Amino acid sequence: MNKTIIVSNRLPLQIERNDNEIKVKPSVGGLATGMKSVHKDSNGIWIGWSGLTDEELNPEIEKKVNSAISEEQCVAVGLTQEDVDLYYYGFSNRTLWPLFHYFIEYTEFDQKSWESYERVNQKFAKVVLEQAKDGDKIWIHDYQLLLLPALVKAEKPNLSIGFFNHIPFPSYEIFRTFPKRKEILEGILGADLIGFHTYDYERHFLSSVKRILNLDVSFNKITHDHRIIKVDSFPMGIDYEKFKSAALKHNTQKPDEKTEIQKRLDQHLEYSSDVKMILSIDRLDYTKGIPNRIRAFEYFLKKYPEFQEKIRLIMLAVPSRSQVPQYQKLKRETDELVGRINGEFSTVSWTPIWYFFRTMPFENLIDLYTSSDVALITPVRDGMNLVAKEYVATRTNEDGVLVLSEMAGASKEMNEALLINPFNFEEIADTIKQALEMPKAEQKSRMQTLQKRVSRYSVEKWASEFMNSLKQVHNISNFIEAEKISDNHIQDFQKIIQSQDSKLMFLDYDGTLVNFTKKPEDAKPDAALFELLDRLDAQPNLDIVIISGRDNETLGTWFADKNYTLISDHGVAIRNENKEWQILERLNTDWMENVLPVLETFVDRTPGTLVEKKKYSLAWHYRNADIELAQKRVVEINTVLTSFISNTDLTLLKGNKVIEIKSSKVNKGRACSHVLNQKEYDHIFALGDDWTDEFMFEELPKKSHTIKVGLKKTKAKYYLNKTDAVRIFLTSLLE
Ligand code: GDG
Repeated sequence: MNKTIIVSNRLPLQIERNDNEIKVKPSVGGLATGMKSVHKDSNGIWIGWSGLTDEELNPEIEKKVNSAISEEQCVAVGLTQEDVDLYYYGFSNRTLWPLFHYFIEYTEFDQKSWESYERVNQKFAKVVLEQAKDGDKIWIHDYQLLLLPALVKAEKPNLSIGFFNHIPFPSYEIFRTFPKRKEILEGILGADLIGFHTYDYERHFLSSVKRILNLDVSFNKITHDHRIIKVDSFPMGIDYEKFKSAALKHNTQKPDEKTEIQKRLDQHLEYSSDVKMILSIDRLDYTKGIPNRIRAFEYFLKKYPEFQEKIRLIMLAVPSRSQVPQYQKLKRETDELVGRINGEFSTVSWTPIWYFFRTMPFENLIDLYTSSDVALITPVRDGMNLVAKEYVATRTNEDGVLVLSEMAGASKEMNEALLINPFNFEEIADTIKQALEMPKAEQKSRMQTLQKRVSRYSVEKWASEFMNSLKQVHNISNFIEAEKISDNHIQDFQKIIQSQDSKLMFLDYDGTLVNFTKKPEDAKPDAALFELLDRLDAQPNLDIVIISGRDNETLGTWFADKNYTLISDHGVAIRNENKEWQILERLNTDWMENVLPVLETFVDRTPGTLVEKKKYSLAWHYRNADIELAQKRVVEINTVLTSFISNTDLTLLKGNKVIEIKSSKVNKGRACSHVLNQKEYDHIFALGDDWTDEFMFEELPKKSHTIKVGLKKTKAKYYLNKTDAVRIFLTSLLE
């Protein structure tokens, strides 16, 4: 039975070690809950670091740890202390974390930690490959493992791999500054499905893929390395029922069942009827906007002094990554700010900020959520922010107001919250006031809508939607009906090519025999290509036809002393063995003087594009342009030219990063028919990568061996992954 393997930096469990005794406790975090059905139901396993370094383990303890965690269906990846320092605290948290959260000034790049990041990703890959069997699904999580998808895919292409990024993906302008940008993108692209919390992150990622790797992106699908990769957004939810039922239970507590914290909170709330509490909970991280929040609260107290002695900010800051200097600095800054404000505003019976720097047990978290009138969540960047959703889930009386930063991924789904810009103190202060004064009816209507949405998109739903999508994506490769050329096909074709039967082979040039280059004139045939074509041409009764969109002068010059048949300009002219060009279609080219100025305006407005004037057609090339701008221009050019050419016999052809205008009387299909009318052949082969080649595939007799180059929809019978595979294929026919 196929299984699912979940991979994350840490395993979802806590290991307690007492001398030589080991106790394993499963974690109860959101991710662990969401993945429960994926993990346990499908006999799946979870791969990750146990939390104990190699140095902390001896063979005996390691055996115990491994056996204890295997009972939880987990497998450990061993990390040394150096790995943890360089890969985790180093590259993950001092490089990727700040960069992806737009803190460029905090982003340190250091070769040693990059090498450690590579090494640890390889360690993970090794364990994954030991555990995975063909047909299994792998779900890799988060920014610590960005290289893992490609490492696994390279070894086992038949595994279906999903990757989910829990943090934002930054805009291209930020991401492009990063020295290892290519490696990171290529690492992620080993996955078949790539998930983000929001559409914005998805679009940023696609934009980087287009601009940095120059790959074809169509809507949310990327063609890369002969695969189609899907990118989508899956907003992560919470274990709604867990928070809701905990809150319901909490609300019926008897006085003696209450926690110490709850008793203190009650004392404050009972002080007077207009006393209110504002809650803030986060890991102490510079992305969470904690100093800004405190300063905005200070500003609020100054701007609206009537709230002094009535409002209290309860701030839970959970210790995090305290080895990293920026976190130490943030801790000092937070302590100082809280101290200053409490010093400035406190009275005998009131301190404005209650500050906790620690982790709290779940029941205390529920105390805080249920007792607070307002949740003030103001990250400067946050992938999603689950605290916002948890607050909503615990408000079982349908009251309370969520003030949420528009920079948190959660804001995309939580429109009924009061959304603020975390850098605008004026707005935050005014919004705090609005939240504190919001009528109950409005609180209720906002909260009801929020609850409906947050309860529907729970963490279980998130996980199951991702897994369903992963199942479908793996079938995407089936959308190409053509058959991939296999060793068996090659053996059959070899026999034909080397037989005495009469054979004809049509070969498109650009994108088929040679790769595309920045300038069309750079894609001249090289010595190896000549040698290959000559060897093919020397096969018994095999006629070679180079059929291209290039003009006859270019082809005539390149292949001046060769005997192959040449067809130029998509089928306008043909050169046979006598080396004379013969016009197949008489064409009027008067239209060019009208269309050329139109195309030139597009060249002026789109840097990196150029117009190629051919004898019978005009081509607008956009291979070197900014791809997003070029795509907009393609739509424009289509609109403009379609009206221009209506009622003419002109047609618009979309090629590979080129748009060509030419007479519809000419196409490669008609030119192929012309060749076939001259002589009968036992076998016909045709290879091409472009739209223009589709005419050829369509027109040729059914029994022909038509071969598409690249993963695109086609009328051809077979396909080869990419241009580089063509020469290998042709060479193999001669062996
Ligand atoms: C990353 C992304 C994304 C907090 N304090 C205590 C405690 N918590 C729990 C909360 C919540 C979780 O920790 C925090 O989750 P967030 O989503 O708010 O933030 P990150 O830790 O930064 O998570 C984030 C997330 O991944 C998921 O993809 O949303 O954007 O940065 O569940 O309840 N739990 C307990 N005691 C505490 O003191 N028990």
